Amino acid sequence: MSTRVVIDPLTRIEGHLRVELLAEDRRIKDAFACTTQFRGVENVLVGRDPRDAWVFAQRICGVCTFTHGLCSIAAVEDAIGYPIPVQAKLIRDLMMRTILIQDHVIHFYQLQALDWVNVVTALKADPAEAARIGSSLSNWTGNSRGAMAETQETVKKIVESGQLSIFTNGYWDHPGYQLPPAVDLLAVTHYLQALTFQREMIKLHTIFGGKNPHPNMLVGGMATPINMDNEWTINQVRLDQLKAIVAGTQTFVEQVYYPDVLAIMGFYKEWFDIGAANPNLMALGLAGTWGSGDPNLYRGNRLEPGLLLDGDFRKPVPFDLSKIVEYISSGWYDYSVGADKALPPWQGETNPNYTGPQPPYEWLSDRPKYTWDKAPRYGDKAVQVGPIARMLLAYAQGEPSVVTMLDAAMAQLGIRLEQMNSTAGRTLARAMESVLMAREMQAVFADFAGRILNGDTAVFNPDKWEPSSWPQAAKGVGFVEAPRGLLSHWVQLEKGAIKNYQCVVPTTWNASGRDPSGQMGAFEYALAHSKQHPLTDKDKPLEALRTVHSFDPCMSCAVH
Ligand code: NFE
Ligand code: MG
Repeated sequence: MSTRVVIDPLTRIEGHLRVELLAEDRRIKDAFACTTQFRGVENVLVGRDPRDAWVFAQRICGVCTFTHGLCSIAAVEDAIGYPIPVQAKLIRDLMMRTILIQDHVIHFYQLQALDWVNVVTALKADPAEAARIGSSLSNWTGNSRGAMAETQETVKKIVESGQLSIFTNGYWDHPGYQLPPAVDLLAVTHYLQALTFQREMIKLHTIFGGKNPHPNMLVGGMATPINMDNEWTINQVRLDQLKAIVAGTQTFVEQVYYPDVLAIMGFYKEWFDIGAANPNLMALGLAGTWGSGDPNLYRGNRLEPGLLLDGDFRKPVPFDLSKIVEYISSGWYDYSVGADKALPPWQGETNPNYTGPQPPYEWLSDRPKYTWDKAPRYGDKAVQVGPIARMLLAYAQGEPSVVTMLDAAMAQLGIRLEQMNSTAGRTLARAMESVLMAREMQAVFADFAGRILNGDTAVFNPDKWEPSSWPQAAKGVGFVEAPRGLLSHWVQLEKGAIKNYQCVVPTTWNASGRDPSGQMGAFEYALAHSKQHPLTDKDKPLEALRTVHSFDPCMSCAVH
């Protein structure tokens, strides 16, 4: 006889997620991901000037901020055939990589670490031992004994106050926590240092885009004037500041984030055998890859867009844009073509129709429809997107930076490639690609600064700004390899206005419910497909949290 377990709200994510589980003998036997919020930004965009779309679209999310703005602009520029200056592309590249790294650092320290790291146990640690372990992992200057002791003081005050604040409701006495106290203390110290790091590194967005979250952008380029003789534009002072931010970002991910993830996952090796999601992975290329139109036509990317299907992680299959469709069979929507049919995004419809019970309710998933998430599919496949898809696709294509890093990590941890499709593997892949992106940022920044010295300061192309230069009817698509995976925006224009606008978002893919053939999305699959996923205490579902958090869920994005 199985027991019902509900996690609602599932916290330390963006937006509202409820997970319903059936458990038996301390194992998860079935799972349902229920997104309990509706947004409707796609419908808000209909009828508007496409040059304004990014402003609205960017508000889909404040975590992967910039990402939806970039994807929107890429889609509109595709529709009207709008080329942009090289410097505008480089600014977008720098901003995209910056948000990816910040988002990944937030994920590991603020959103997932407390599933693995025990704040209460950190109090029992010897600060000198924590400092010693820290200095054995890297040369990070924040690993002193003093830094560890200070963290302990801070945490002690919080615990003694009886108001645990952000640490309230942690399952601190759960036997699943396995780190030595000194490692707990080291990680809590880095949890706090990660906050300071993020505040500094995201200034790159304020320099290029005036603010963060939701920096300013522009169809046809960027709204970022470059003039070395003007105090208010990108000038030598700003270039020096940007250079320091890029260097500091690389230092933090190389000396803190990646060594922490490798070390912590080394204590939880069994999690490379737990939480495998659908063995179908899809990506355009490395993190931060973006562009207008069919990704098969992008120029200059090192990798081909593609998929790894049916568990064969060594043989890439070419990507076909026309195979992306969305179902609503488990979502509270209507389609004019019928609830069991799929629609391609350019013809997509967002007609909300809530048919679930009125709250408070006990169970949602005993009805066919139980979520506000649509169910995107690639042809007839339920696929997984995200850092793990990017890293394994790059590995399969022999990308040297990825092969070197992944081979070294797998050797150190003693795991096989197939085990990367797991709760621990997804977390590790995210940290790895952060290091690769930080290194790439150095090259992109050097290119950008070098071009300025050669007099290239153009950031905007005025040629297609006026709607009179646009076709009467057009459609376009933009793609971005966003923090949580492959993002696409699909726009149809008519007489200078948006006729239809559809977003197919990373968490929409991963959090999707059942499609008409009963296939689960990645969250559900990772929890329930094996029927062996542990759940030792139904009142403290720590193991389920570890797996769901490993996708870095963003339900605000998923439903948009
Ligand atoms: Ni709201 Fe986003 C990312 C996008 S997620 S976080 O990454 O697009 O589904
Ligand atoms: Mg959508």
